[in-house]
Amino acid sequence: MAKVAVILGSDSDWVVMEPGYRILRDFGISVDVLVASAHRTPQAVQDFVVPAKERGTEVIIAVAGAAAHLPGTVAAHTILPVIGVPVAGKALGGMDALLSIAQMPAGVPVGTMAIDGGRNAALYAASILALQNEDLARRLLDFREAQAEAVYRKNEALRTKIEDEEKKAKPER
Ligand code: RP5
Repeated sequence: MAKVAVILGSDSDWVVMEPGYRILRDFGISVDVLVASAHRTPQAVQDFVVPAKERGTEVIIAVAGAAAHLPGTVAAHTILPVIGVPVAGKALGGMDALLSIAQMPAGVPVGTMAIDGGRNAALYAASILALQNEDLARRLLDFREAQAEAVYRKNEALRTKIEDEEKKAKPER
């Protein structure tokens, strides 16, 4: 069964999580995706989450906007690590979801990502799985290295561009 479960409060949340889903799949991690809402389909959330650990799921990512109770509800039904991703809504820009997810009462934790932080949710889930998987840990280190290389290249490109523009503006005599 899938190691990571992604639960979306609505199919409209997929745009936030799809890049993270791609990251997980690129790491070779199996992922289950489900649309189930804490408010609109509470029974479906419970039915999916309660047996998740027995099915072999190790981490759950819950993505929701507005009055985002989904990650907290998921965490209430399992001792698996739950990662919450607040989605930027139209009215309050995601602050409503961020605070709903972050301000969990003591005893039922949710690891809260940034607003629209689907990519980091995936990387955080991969880090948790990598504790027991050396191959995955190596892939995560390679990912970080490739990311750093990309920044070094951008640094060089920008510095060269600035130098070239300055040379054009003030030709040396
Ligand atoms: C939340 O309400 C969902 O997680 C979504 O972010 C938001 C809007 O849902 P839709 O009206 O697009 O289905 O429960």
